[in-house]
Amino acid sequence: MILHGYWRSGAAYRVRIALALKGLAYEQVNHDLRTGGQAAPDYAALNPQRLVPALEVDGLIITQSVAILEWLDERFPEPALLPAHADGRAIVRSMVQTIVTDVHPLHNLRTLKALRQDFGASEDQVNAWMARWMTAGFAALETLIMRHGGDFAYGTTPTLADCVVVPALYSAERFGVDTMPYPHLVAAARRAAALAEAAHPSRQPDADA
Ligand SMILES: N[C@@H](CCC(=O)N[C@@H](CS)C(=O)NCC(=O)O)C(=O)O
Repeated sequence: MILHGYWRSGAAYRVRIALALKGLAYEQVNHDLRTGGQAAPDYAALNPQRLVPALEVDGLIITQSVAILEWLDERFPEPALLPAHADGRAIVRSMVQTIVTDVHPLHNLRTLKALRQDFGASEDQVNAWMARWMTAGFAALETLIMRHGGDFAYGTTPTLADCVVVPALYSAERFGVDTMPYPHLVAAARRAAALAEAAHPSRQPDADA
């Protein structure tokens, strides 16, 4: 398996966590988002959306981190990253979507670039924008994790929710967002991150020194 990613990409980090939790070996091809590597012709041919991650397996190219996560869980079922019961799977997926659909697109690189370049936003305004959407998502997740969490975001074993929450917390901390109001989210994410240390951005081959 070849994971196309970038060390600081939250969406690629989601996939690295699942790969680590499942103990799967893979190669990395990294594309520096700071220099527009995601738009280079070779990669754009692979992923027409020009976003990382993408997973290449025997000629199959899967884009979209959640599609990759679900594929990994179906192809490599142990340890399972979705609960056995449909009710539990629905809760985990709603946690995943809270971040993936409703928060992350509002602060990914191209969105922030548009705010700065096309709408003249200052750095303070960009930071306030990010904090606004991250905290809205975290507040909802904190309630869901209080309701359904055990050691992890859902229950007592890691799930796809943790694969998503860990990078979301990493981004929030990177951008100085106050995470004190979300103690259950932070505790669950710390536990899951500790199980997938090899996936951490700072441990990737393309990470800044
Ligand atoms: N929904 C996509 C989002 C992917 C995404 O936004 N990736 C970011 C990095 S975290 C990216 O490639 N950004 C490049 C850009 O915005 O130009 C997924 O989950 O895979």
